Amino acid sequence: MSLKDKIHITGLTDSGVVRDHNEDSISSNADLGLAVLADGMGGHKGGEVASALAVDSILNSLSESLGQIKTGEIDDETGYSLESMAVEAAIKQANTVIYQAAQKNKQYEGMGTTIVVLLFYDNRITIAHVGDSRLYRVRDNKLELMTRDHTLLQELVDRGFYTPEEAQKSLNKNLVTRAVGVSPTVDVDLTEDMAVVDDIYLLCSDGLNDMISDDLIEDCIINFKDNLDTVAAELITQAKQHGGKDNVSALLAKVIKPFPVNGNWLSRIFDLFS
Ligand SMILES: [Mn+2]
Repeated sequence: MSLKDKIHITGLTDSGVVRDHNEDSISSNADLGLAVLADGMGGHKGGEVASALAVDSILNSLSESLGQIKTGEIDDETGYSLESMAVEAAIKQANTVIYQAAQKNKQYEGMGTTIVVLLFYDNRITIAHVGDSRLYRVRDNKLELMTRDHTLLQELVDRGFYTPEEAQKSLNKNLVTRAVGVSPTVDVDLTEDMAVVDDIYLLCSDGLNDMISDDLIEDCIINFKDNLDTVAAELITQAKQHGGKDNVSALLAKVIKPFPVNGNWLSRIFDLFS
């Protein structure tokens, strides 16, 4: 079943005001209901290479593996859906690809990338992330952060050293404690939830949420929610107007219709006429 007419996905990436190249990568597959965003790091061209490798590798892996999954089944060991396990496996595979490329090529030494992945299936979502790229959801006109940054700063907040307000002003907020491709293995955070019609999801790089507040992100999404392309453009514009010190990316997904895998008889009849 293609999710193309049920989930609308669109996005933009921009090098920002200060940087002359863009180390962020975004991609999506509307049929699979899949959105992927990566923010690369590492000298020379390392950052660009790492984020592009991650995004391509994850889309390729999932294009193959998702088709073989029986939706509705869960993994005995973890209790996660098989879709979540496939997303995790795809990120781990990308980790290996990047790590090996860095080992073989001196100029890519130490390269790595953050990753955030959003997958829709059977009226549900899986969110997977590593690093400080984020996923937000707007439901009932309220913005909610669905991921927890893997940064030194977030760890210090968690341990009570800083309040979130103090953290916002801290200097080294971008020190990530986890990244894809920097070591032989990687730990991936997985979240599963229900998806509801009219939900809007935002995947973004730190170049967005470091430049503008969550309140402004919420305003941009709510004000332009009938046109996701405008939301993406407005978010990028706002980030650049507020400094644009880093590459900035916004990838948006909106639930247009329910998307149960087999559907009950009622939703199948609705689908016939819509
Ligand atoms: Mn960044």
